[in-house]
Amino acid sequence: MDDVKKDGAAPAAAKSIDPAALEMLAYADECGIETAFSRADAMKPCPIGETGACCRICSMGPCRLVGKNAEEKTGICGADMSTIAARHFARQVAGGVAAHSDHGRDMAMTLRAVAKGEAAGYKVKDEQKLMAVAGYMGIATAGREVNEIALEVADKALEQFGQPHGEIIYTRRATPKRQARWRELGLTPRAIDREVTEVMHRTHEGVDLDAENILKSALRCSLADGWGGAMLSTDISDILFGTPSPLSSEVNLGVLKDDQVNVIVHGHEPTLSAMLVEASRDPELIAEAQAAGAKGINLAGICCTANEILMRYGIPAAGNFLHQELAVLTGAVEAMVVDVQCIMQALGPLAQRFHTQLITTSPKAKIPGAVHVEFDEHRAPETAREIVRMAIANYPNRGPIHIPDYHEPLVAGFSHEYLNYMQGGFHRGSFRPLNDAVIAGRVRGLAGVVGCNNVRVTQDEGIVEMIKRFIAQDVMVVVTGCAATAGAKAGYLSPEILDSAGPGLREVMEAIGIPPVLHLGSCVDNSRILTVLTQVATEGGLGEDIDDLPAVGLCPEWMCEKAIAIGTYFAASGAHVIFGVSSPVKASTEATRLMTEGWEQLVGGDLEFIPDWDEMFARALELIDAKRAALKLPAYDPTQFGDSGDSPYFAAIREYLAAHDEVETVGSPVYPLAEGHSHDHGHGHTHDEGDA
Ligand code: BF8
Ligand code: SF4
Repeated sequence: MDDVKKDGAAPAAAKSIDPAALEMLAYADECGIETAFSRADAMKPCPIGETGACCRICSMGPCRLVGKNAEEKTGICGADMSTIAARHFARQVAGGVAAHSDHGRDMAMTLRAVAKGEAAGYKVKDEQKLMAVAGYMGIATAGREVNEIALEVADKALEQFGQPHGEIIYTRRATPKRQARWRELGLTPRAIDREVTEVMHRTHEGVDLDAENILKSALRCSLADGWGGAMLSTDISDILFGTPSPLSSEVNLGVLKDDQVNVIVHGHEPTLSAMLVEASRDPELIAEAQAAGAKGINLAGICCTANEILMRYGIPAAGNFLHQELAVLTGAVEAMVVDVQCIMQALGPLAQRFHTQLITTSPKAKIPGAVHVEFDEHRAPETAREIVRMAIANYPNRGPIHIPDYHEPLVAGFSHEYLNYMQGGFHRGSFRPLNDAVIAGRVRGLAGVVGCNNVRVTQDEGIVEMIKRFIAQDVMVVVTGCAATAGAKAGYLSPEILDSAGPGLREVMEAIGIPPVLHLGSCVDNSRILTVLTQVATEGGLGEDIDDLPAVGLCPEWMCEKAIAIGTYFAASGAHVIFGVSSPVKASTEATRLMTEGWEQLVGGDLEFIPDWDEMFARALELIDAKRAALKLPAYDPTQFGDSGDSPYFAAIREYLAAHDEVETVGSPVYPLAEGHSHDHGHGHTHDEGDA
């Protein structure tokens, strides 16, 4: 099966497995409106660039190495295929690291403004997390004011970007073995901006011309994301907005309301969206919406902003990356508010065909056709209210609407801290039950299914196939980013899904009280997976480091440079990683070898590209089982474990969902023990959970 659609128009059913998307694509055809899906039919990917065989680093080129014996050819300067492919790949890594890390920097700037009392509307919401982060950073906490600690944490975070000496501080959170390995190989990142700059320098014309050395610099650069920018971003978001704990909500375009002012937040940073949550719940603004003829204000998210406000406030997600245009097509979106990353320029002209007001908010990201309302953390509540008022004023301008009636219930918001807590309570939190289950073979292994949608493959298909097959084979799954949204749309984040899990996995999940597919957050929250894997590795019984674990990372529908950065930092941290779609270094046998065998020898992890779902899954299981064998664990045998009854956890969720209609379940905590955790379900919990 070749899932990569390259040959002209694909049949409608091949465009998505999501019925809401198919309905909207048919509607787009009816209206004569183009989308990324139809543009992809009209434009094939460039076959030279797609495989890494094109170099456009200097103006003696662009040089493309094609035809017979392409790998024996060189560019004008003599650069061979491995150099050209590796150089392009490394630049993709640098681009991804820059994006995540710049987001992390903005979070640190916000924390700094909060600590100095200059950011009205924000506060340190999770003091426990602040103390834990101060601990990681070696910052004293005893007897100090919260804001004093917060200021030092923010400054320490900002130092990570440009410090002239030393190593990125969070690399100390890796296992001792991993830290030693990085140091020995010269892979410990020094400062975030420096690693990005150095990759850009090395890949400039005529500098680093050895593919192995170029790819090594890509590994180090990626670590400045996973254990630097992204991890800082996750931590500071938790400090400012609360560490997530599970809550229920809904997903898909059906969360839009035909009789309310719909505001969509799309992009990545939680800073403005958190303020929009407050504004959308403001009685004064709700009254204004009602005066304009609407029943209320309905906020929903797209892409990673959706994940950020879903897992902290229970705000429903309207969809993932390929849903952004489809949401506007409903005609029911009064305002689409965007910040940074994964925002299609097509939204500009598309919004102009509807009443939808496209609002850009970041000084870094403007779009022709949008109104720009600049976000500034020093006056965030006013900006949020201004935006909501623009949406309300736009409500009477609605034309015909078409909202597909698909919305799935989901449970989201698992943090590393919460998982610890679930496995032993506040005082004895650990990963012991999970490790024991993996050792016994009840849980065969762990898989992270993460990343984007990509219009070159059927939307959500690879992601959902992997999730479905993994849990049936007793592999526990964690999801983030657009993959989490894909899984949710297909029903895999609903409590009911326990019935699809294999017997061993089911038994363990019931005992621990967590579902088989855990939503860990946005793409920067892949750093949470690094933390989880590190703890599993240090808990005992499964080796000493991430490369000992029966675990794999998959990114079936990768699309952007951020995904490449993530895959690379997981590999550099010791994980086997498999991407779908196509390989950006396919044209070079040597670059491909270096990133598989080469990296496995070097760092214990690797990065493979397998476009076929069956092959991808088979390879993932093979990798998991090989690690089990290396650890001398019993071979996986599903017949050993019987079905068990419902746990009180799932019984409670079912009862809860049955007793409430969909509107009221949004934002509700799903488990009584979540009481006392740190985040805002909209009804004022206090925080008293210990950090691990
Ligand atoms: O950072 S998964 S399409 S939204 S890049 Fe973008 Fe990919 Fe979605 Fe979030 Ni992540
Ligand atoms: Fe061609 Fe070399 Fe210039 Fe690349 S750097 S475009 S391979 S001449």
